Amino acid sequence: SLPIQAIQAAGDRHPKPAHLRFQYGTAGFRTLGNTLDSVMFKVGIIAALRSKKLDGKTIGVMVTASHNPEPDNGVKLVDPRGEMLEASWEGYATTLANTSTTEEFVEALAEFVRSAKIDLSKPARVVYGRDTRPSGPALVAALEDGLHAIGAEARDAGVTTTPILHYLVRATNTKGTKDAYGEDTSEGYYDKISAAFKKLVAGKAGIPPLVVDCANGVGAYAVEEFSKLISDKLQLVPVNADLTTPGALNNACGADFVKTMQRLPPSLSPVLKTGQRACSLDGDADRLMYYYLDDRDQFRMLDGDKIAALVAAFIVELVKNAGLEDEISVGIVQTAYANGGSTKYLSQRLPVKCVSTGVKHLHHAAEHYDVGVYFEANGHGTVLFSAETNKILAEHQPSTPAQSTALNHIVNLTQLINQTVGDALSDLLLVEVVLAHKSYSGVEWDSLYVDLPNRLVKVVVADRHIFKTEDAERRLVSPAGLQEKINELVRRYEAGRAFVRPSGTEDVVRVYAEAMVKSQADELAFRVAGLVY
Ligand code: 16G
Ligand code: ZN
Repeated sequence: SLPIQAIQAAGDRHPKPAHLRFQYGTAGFRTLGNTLDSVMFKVGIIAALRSKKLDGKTIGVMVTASHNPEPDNGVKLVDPRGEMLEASWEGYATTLANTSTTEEFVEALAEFVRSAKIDLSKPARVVYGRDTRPSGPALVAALEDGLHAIGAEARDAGVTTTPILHYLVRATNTKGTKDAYGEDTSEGYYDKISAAFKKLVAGKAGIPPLVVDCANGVGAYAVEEFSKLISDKLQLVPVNADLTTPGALNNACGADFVKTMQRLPPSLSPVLKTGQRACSLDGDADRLMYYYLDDRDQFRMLDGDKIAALVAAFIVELVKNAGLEDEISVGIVQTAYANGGSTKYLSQRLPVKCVSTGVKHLHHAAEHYDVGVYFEANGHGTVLFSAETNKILAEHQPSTPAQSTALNHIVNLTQLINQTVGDALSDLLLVEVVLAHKSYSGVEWDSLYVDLPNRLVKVVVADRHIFKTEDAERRLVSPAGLQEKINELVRRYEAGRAFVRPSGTEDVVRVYAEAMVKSQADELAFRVAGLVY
């Protein structure tokens, strides 16, 4: 049975702020860090119950607010294969987090255990980590209180990137099985990925150094660790690796800054030379944006769409060269935010599917392909190789040395790529592999297709919940009549496209617009925003 007294006693130390309502959204619970104490305690207990429900499999808990400002924090749960928490549990977590007293919480827990048929005699195993936010240690202490109260077997992964935490969950749960994913330590993660990288760039000399903007976050540690292992092949030059100055995290730097401002972080101006490529991570190192300065020193962005195009084309070529094009097909998953230029380029070559925003939607859709490449324009993404594909790769008998080389490259890619979730460091090394193989600089990569000018605006509205969408968020069904007005506007712009959706992470509505020229994209975005407001 539930250790009611222990939960009760500990719970009283973590009262819920009376006026707040919490929601487990696209990114877990996320809000101001100093309001999350009660949520963390409860998440400790929920994670343990999730583990019990899944027969003692290890569940992950990551304490982070990613690209958000430093005072924010958040928490999300990771399911046994390293994927996002199953959707139905998001609702349970929300309900439990909003119970207002410890008595109410304990009652709701007992009811939940009954209705979800959780066998309390099963073990509970949880691994948890946090990013570098100053609010992290206190929040982790509250989480530990919850884990301890319910008697979970808990392992502290310390300060770590979100993708490493996902890796640890999968590695722990597959240890000693035929699906073993790697050593279940962060060293295991670094070794696995860097070994694959080194095999893939063996014989490629003179890869130019890469400037990496670490967003003044935990990615700085990961860059340091990888540097120790790969610096003979690729020199990583960290900038914005300041983990001590208060307020520095994600401030005027990082992947989200680059994507939303569409310009160079000011701190990189003195560092970046004409033609040199660089990239930005976000605050928990699961997003990646590349860019370079062209010969007129204009900033050129290579976002998630460009990464998808680069990587997909490379994998398609390897599959063909390995003689496997009849057995393995490659597909792409995007969201409505994918640039129209990329969608056009990709859909002329591969199957492309559009899904709603949020990693879980992309990830699930990508699982339906033999090799599923998914990237959000904001730089979050990865590549999934299906179980069947791995089997084909293991059994395939190449008939020429060229086929054998290509096959080896694909197998090494399956090791290089973090298949549990988007991973800025793994993706960075993947991009570098492709650039080295193709002898591309930023310029050649960029010229795969031309981005349509676009503009994103956020609109503060009285109630964003009245905005309901369909067709992977590309069309509004509510408020009635609004979509028709948007269509009417869009028709007046060459290559015009626009859509409106409620944010899943902020109390705003987002408007995206594209058109043939920048001024028109801006104008369309603001006129659609005017309709929404
Ligand atoms: C979250 C999502 C990200 C998505 C973003 C959209 C995960 C792990 N992260 O950060 O994929 O792009 O939300 O935010 O799913 P929005 O709903 O505020 O536009
Ligand atoms: Zn992130």
